[in-house]
Amino acid sequence: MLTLLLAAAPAGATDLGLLRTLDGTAANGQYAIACEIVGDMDGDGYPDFAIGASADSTGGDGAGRVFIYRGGPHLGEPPALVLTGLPGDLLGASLAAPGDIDGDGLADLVIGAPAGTTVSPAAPGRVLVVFGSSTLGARPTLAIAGPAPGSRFGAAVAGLGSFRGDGYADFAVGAPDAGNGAGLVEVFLGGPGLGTAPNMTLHGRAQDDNFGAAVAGAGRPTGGVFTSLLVGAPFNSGASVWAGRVYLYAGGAVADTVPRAVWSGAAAGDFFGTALAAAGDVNGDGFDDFLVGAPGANVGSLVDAGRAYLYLGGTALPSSPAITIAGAGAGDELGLAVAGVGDVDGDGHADFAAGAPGNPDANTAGEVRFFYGRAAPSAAPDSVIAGEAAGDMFGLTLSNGAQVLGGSRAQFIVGSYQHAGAGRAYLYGARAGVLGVFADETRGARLAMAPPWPTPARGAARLSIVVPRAARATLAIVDVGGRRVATLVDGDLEAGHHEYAWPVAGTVSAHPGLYWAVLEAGGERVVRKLVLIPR
Ligand SMILES: [Ca+2]
Ligand SMILES: [Ca+2]
Ligand SMILES: [Ca+2]
Ligand SMILES: [Ca+2]
Repeated sequence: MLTLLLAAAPAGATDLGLLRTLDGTAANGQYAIACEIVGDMDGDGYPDFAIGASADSTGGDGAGRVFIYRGGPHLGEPPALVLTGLPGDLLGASLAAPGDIDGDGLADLVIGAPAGTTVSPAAPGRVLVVFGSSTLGARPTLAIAGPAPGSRFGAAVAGLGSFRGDGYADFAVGAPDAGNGAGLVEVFLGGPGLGTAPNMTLHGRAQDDNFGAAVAGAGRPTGGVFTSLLVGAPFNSGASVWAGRVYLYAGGAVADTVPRAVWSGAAAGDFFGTALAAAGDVNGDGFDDFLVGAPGANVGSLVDAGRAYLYLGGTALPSSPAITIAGAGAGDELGLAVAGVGDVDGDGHADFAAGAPGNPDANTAGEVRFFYGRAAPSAAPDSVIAGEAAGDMFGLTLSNGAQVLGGSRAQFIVGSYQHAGAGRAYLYGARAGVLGVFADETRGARLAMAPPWPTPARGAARLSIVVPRAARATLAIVDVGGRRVATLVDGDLEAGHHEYAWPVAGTVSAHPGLYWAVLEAGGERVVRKLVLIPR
């Protein structure tokens, strides 16, 4: 019976929750059109994150702004650094977290400012590199200009990790409108030699391909030392009109200049390669996996329902996807965003998500489908998160994932740049063990207990509680027969957050089975289920 229960409900399957929302303040500023967890930029041990608002007009019409927030104990504080673009820049239309570009041990941020608006139609677009420093903003940014007027250089940016394999992080910038829309991608290699000239340039094949409309690091899909680069050309018509194509270039001391692999959209108008993302190792085989979105794909008679594909790495590059995720309704445009969101439940498998924001003209709220990694990945989502209001297009933007709160479990950000006219960002993560961060649990200051973690537990499970005011409290473990098998608290507790573990280390271990953690204080009572499995 226990085995059946576990098979039906994988660990953490219902554990995803909203930790926090952050709101744009500029009307029509498109806050959260790009969101990225950068890594630890200030060296305090917690990853920091950036949110772009490319239409924010504080710096002039179409200037854009980027807000950098600190993670960990500083979560919830105002942004530590705000960068403001020049008129027409669209600063913050794209963001990338390459890692450490200059080798000082602090994470650096790449910001795209593709321009191309009526404010400055001849601007080539540009990219800003913001270097980490113990006080954010203390170091000058590096500005890199695009190759040609109107090329929309910076429409897409991507961290590649160690593409050249020298330990410095490298990055790629797409200019999809360069060369009559054929598009190009410039690769910049980190290290002491980093300047404003690219180390490598890759070109689209045909006019209007929009090569470089999406770029992504692919990690190490076939193992080895060097990382790989994915480039999307969603308007490529090589297979059929606007089916789209995705190209993979392997890094190295001498990197590929011709693609090592090419994948095409299945049908005309699929726009395969509109979104790309590294997924990390979803199935735990040691090879990195990646995601491709095709938001224009029809699903049966459902026009533009969209599809997203998970490709698994291996000793050879995959020729076809391992799973296909299909949009559920006409105009869902699933695959406009795809993301590897890190290991949200801490089980060692990287988890991932696909956004279905809906058609921009259809006034849709949007949704995000979330998937836990596992040895045999499934196309059935573990969670579906819906947007708040019609017109939000929730899920057009998905960030990568990292441990913003510390510990072993990752968080990620969903963007809804249309929400309430100014935009909203949503930080999601596993609920267990991070009690006190979730908005709904701090609200009203009630007695609370997070779901025990891990569940099921092979060893000790962690119990996190919040006592709203000093009170006499009891925390007991009760078995299915109603017998109290352990008493963890029986006395006065200070107000605040308290942590316990059960079974207590060094005591006679409890039998595998189903238990209840029962917390009572100040006339309130909270009960949580706890499952122990054999060691
Ligand atoms: Ca930090
Ligand atoms: Ca750095
Ligand atoms: Ca894998
Ligand atoms: Ca996982």
